Amino acid sequence: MPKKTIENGLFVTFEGPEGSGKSTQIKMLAERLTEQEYEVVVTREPGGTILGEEIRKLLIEFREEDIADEAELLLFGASRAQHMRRKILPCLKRGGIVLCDRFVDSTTAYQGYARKLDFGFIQNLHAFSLCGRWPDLTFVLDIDVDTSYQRMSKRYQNSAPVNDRIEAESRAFHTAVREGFLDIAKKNPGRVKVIDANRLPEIIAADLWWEVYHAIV
Ligand code: Z5A
Repeated sequence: MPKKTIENGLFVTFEGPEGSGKSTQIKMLAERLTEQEYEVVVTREPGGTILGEEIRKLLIEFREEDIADEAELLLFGASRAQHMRRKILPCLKRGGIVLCDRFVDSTTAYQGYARKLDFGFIQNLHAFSLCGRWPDLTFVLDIDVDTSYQRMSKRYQNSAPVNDRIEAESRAFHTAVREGFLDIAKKNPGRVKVIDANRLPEIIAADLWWEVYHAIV
């Protein structure tokens, strides 16, 4: 059966603090869109390509020496440049839907607001890696830092703890990240929607579906 297509595709990104439910919501939305016979590509950053997944390992697990903040920023940019050209743009050109777990706003929030790297440089890096195609719609799933910590600790009761370099940052760092996402949303009200992620997953999913449905029709 040929898939339904959308002119120029639809590019949706999911942002927010750790444990805000991005993966949970992406899975639910992907199932719904697939049932409706769209081509859906689910992907993530850092990662999404073979090269990107290698870079992801470095960014999250590398502990052999301290990674300079500037080097970290460029690694996220390298992963994205590959991701955009080899996976995201080809899907959008076919008229498909890309659902991406974290994207440019994570770089602005983590490396800009929290690491305090130069915002002008970060914007230029976005322009360089994106080939002019920004997400059509971005959901910031918002939870506070305490809720984020609670959800992560619950998750680690059921699996081995992940050796995550960025997750291990201070409470002040994660607070700055959350505030960064809220500020990005304020500055980009057309593209970025803040979603209260402190509700039942099914209720959040209904809100997301409403937004995506209106972006498609
Ligand atoms: N990073 C960066 O610094 N710069 C960048 O440019 C980019 C990323 C792209 C990647 O982390 C790290 O890289 C991240 C930012 C940084 N570091 N930090 N901190 P990641 O991809 O490995 O992980 P993550 O994206 O931070 O989060 P996550 O662990 O994958 O969580 P999630 O996908 O948002 O949530 P989830 O897995 O769907 O749910 C988490 C738990 O909460 C789970 O037990 C669920 O059952 C539960 N859950 C989900 N929804 C709910 C609701 N509604 N109520 C209650 N409980 C829920």
